[in-house]
Amino acid sequence: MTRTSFLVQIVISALCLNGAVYAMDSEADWAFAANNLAKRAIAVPSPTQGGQPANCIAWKNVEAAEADSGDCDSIVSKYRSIKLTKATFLSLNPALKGDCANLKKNFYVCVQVGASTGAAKTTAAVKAAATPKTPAKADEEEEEEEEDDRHADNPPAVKLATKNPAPPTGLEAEEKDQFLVTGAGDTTLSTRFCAPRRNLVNLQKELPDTFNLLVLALDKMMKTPDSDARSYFQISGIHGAPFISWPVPGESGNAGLGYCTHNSVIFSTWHRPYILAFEQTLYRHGRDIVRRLFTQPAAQKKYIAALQQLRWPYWDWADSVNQSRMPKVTMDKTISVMAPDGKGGERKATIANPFYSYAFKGRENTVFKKDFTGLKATSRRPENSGSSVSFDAAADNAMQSGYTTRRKQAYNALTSATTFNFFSNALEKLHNDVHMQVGGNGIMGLISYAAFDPIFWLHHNNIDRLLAIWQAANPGKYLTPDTATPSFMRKVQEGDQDDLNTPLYPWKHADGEWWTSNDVKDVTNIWKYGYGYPEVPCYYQGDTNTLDDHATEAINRAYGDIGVPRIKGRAAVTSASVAGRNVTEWDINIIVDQAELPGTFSIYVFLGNPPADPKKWDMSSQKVSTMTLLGNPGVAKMSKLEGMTIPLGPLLAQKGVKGTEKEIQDYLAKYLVWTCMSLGEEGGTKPYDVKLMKSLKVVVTSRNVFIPSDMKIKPKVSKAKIQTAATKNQAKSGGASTLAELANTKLKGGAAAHLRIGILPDIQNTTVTGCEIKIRQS
Ligand SMILES: [Cu+2]
Repeated sequence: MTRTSFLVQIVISALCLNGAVYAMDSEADWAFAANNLAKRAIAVPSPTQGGQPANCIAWKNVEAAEADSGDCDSIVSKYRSIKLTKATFLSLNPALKGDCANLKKNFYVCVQVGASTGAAKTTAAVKAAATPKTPAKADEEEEEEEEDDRHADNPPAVKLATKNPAPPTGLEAEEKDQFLVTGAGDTTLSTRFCAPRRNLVNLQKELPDTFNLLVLALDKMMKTPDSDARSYFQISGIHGAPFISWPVPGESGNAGLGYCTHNSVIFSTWHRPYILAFEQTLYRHGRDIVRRLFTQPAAQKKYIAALQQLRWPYWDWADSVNQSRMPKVTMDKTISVMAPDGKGGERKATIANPFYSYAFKGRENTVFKKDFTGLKATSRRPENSGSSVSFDAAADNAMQSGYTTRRKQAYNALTSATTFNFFSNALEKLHNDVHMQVGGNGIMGLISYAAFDPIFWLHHNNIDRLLAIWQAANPGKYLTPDTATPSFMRKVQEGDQDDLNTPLYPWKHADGEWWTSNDVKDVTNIWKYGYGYPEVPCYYQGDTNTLDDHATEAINRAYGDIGVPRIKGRAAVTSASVAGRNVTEWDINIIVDQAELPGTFSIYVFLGNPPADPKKWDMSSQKVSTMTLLGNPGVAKMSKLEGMTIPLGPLLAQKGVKGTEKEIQDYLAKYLVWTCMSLGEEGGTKPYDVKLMKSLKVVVTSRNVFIPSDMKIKPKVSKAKIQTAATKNQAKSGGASTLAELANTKLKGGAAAHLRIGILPDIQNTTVTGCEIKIRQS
């Protein structure tokens, strides 16, 4: 069955069942997510020739050939599917004065307007339809039995649904023009059933029915019309393009940025409600499928049970089992499912795999800027940025080549018990590299477009999981306010800070209050939103100390150095047990102004010369990792120093390099190389000479680490020692030759600049006051 006929199948099935059983509710199901575009305008791109209608919802960047042609035919023909005519086109763009010879290259023209009104009618329909026709007796009984038994026996005493899932609540009907983030699961229960978010690979194997329902739900969400505020298209768009505003909170930011916050201490806290918003939407699609399409008793029973476990899975790109491989299900173009058969039961079908890519529906692909223009489907490591053809094997190889370093980075971040800010920055930079390895010059490498790729959501769920694990292992440690980051809704000025109370736009609670990092600071809050992780399990019995032990043990087992498993296809590294011993670990630290280059760029670190062909850098066995700074196409970046620490140990071990401190210094002085790859503002990768970078500073450090044999204990890490001997020969490329250089870091423009808190490890002979590093003479 083709993708399209599957959709038709669902629609027909839904109609049949609605007519007979659920006439009113079906309206409410979908009306809750009614089109709000009349109220929420798409931000106007720049530049335009002016005069376009305020309700323009689709824009097109005029290409040189189109401007030169002097007629509008080639533009109009591209939008035939939405019935654009030359006359309409000219009326939408009055500045052309009725003459296509006035088209200007690189200016935006309007090609479609949204419905102008109709909201009142929709609201009434929602309210009427959302009112339960009969009070649910069973629900009342359930509520009487509910206690807060989150910490009680496992399995929980929360009564699981055995009947057809309830229709949407009144609350959902109120969500039209605000994004209330409440999470997945049955919100009519006063104690929410908590289900673990699982590793995608395990979910597929262990809970096939839940996995099946998840595929159907994701497919359905992707096929929801893009005018719907809760379509896959629009929820992905909240991250960046298309820039559509939610109700204005009294501030206005940069119309070229998304709502997401990057290079900021609220990076991981903002993405928590984002994943929740995605998950709750997906859950509702799953619920709708169960209610309306699986009505035969056998199918219904099976999928009601599956629905209760339906949570968004994660891709653990650092575990020793999968060794950074991309899950197979993210690389298969089609997938076999048990689909609704139109008679309330199920039947085998093969559909386009929604974990593989997202196909843009006609005008959706007009949100892209040049080089990405006209992208028909999301792609990974495409030949050129605008190509919809994925090279998944290349993405998979690039990921795998970074496995050992990535696993160690994850371990170091998770066991850095110092501060939230240090962890958060380490996590974000680790995350940036995954974006780059998967995306290459495709959309995953640009903040504004990345969230359209379904792998984005699996990747970011792992980020949320690592945040949760760190929080569980570090109770009571919260973020320290630091330099604010601008976003779509937030204009920031010099001196502004992001802190625990910064609103995480556009996410709201059920009571209409904005989400803040305060809501995210304690990990136990995730259970209230209906999910846990294997390492932070729902229904955990115990206090925060035992949860800390539990999480620490999980970190040591998953990513620790004790009993490092053999790497597939490579010689085994002799891992005489390091437990109970002191070891010296070597790291490279990179500091650079995020505005050093426009768009996205990566500093690559190698031990040995990189391949002459930059296209092979990512697959090179000499590659340590990258420090990647993700950009937004066409948006100037705020000058700000960013930093990252990358462990050198795993690659040194793989190469069999060991010896005294002096010997390692000499080895690094000879073989440590760093280069830069620029993913230009609008796509296309090219190397950039690091000698031209004004703000780049590269510093090698070593630290003593005591690896305890008790898995419940974190390693003890000494302060880092600067090893300038490893970099001083490369001063022209930013290699540090004295410790003092660290205290005098500069922005691209030459101005002295402070480092953000926690972007470097604690360094010997220095004191950090605020963001300033002071050097003591020892
Ligand atoms: Cu991301």
